[in-house]
Amino acid sequence: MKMACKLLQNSRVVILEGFKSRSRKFSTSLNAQKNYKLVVVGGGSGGCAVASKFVKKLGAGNVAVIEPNQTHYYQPMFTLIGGGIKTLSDSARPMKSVLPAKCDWIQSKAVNFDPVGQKVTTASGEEVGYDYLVVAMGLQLNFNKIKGLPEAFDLDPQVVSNYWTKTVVNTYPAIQKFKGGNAIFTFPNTPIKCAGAPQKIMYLAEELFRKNKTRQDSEVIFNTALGVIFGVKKYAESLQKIVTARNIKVNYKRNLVEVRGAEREAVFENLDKPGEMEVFKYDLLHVTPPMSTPDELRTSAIVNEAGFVNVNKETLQHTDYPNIFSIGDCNSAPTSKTAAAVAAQSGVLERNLSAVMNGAKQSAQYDGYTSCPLITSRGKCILAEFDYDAQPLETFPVNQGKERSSMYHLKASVMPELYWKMLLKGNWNGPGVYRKLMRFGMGSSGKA
Ligand code: FAD
Ligand code: UQ1
Repeated sequence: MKMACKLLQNSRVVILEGFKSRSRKFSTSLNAQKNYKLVVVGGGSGGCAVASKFVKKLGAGNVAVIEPNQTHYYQPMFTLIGGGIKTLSDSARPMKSVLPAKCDWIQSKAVNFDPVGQKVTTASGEEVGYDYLVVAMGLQLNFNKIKGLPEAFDLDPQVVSNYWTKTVVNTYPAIQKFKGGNAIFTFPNTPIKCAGAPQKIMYLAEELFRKNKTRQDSEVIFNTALGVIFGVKKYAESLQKIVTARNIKVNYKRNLVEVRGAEREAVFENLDKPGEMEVFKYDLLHVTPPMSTPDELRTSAIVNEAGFVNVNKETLQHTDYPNIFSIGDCNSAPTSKTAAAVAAQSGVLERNLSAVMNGAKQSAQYDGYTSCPLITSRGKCILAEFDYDAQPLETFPVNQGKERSSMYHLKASVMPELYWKMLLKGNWNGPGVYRKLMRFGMGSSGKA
């Protein structure tokens, strides 16, 4: 089978020729079945970006990606799919087409990490040794933590979630079938990817209810486990005005714990009064599930107590194992988890891991840059960009706290191209450089 990224079926030992290390501190595992200079676990946004960058430096045969799935999804498009603007196939590409041609694709799950022996074991029982490891395994969706939810998905097409490929296709039909009553949108009590997405779909739905003339007979409700509508004051103020103007009811500190599918009832715990439950009737329920790192990672020796790969938040290097780095949603960097954050992290990781490989001092620091394009209607978007201190870090010399059609165009038309053609190829480190250029001599909206 001819593949862009060589898919390995037979065990073999790769001889690490041509690698110019000035001081090789880390030696490849002696008892693994395969050995690589660099192993990347996960072929999502971060894994593809890092593999692309290092294949260029290390050459064919020296980089492997462990990734079980045949298809790579551009997840930021899921909001637009749920809103009826794009289709699932618009967001999908074969995995072999996005992994770099010169890496070895080990198509299996990583199930065990041995950071001392420098090897990863796969679900098919292979031991893959490495000099350097990058963990990019993203987040796992824990729908089963909500009692009755998996059954409700099967029972009722009005119970949906943009977060999963199996359910995102049901969101737009459910919005269109909605005839009035309660439309409830939830936000869970765990860290999630794209913290704006639970409310973006609510704004798109509310707009469609107005268009479909069902809005006057309905209540649109955002039940969030958080205590604020958004974690950055500037954007929270804009969103607060929008929910008030559009008569959307926001209930804070409400965490979905059970769905009674047959009765169309959702049970929320009041986090201010633990143990106190509130039952809401629904006619449409959009669930953002609780999330965690994947089980195989969460139970490994390389994570912190919360299950995230324990990295230095500035260098992205593991706190205990200097030959391990981590990128994206599965690492412990305390920022909002997005593909935009992955882009900024990829440049920092590239420089620091290269330095470690060459025995040099790490010089790049991640400032927590992340971005959330908050779609507020078909054609309007607030482009939130901020750092570790929740301070705006805006790219464009305009007030990004305002709803803008230009930012919607950026999100819907420019970002997919940037993602497929630049980020996944290892050529997009986020807009930091452009921000500095654009803002040169124009003052600053936060830090430069
Ligand atoms: P992922 O891209 O999720 O990749 C993780 C990979 O690891 C997957 O391919 C998975 O198969 C693999 N994996 C898992 N377990 C194993 C294992 N055991 N062994 C090997 N491989 C494994 N971001 C934005 O910047 N802007 C947006 O507008 C935006 N909107 C979003 C809307 C929605 C509805 C969603 C769901 C996400 C959105 N995001 C957005 C977030 C963005 O998609 C993620 O933050 C980003 O994809 C994280 O990249 P990652 O590499 O960390 O994880
Ligand atoms: C970004 O870099 C990125 O990754 C490619 C996203 O994910 C799709 C984003 O949504 C955003 C907003 C950025 C930031 C880029 C610019 C130009 C502001």
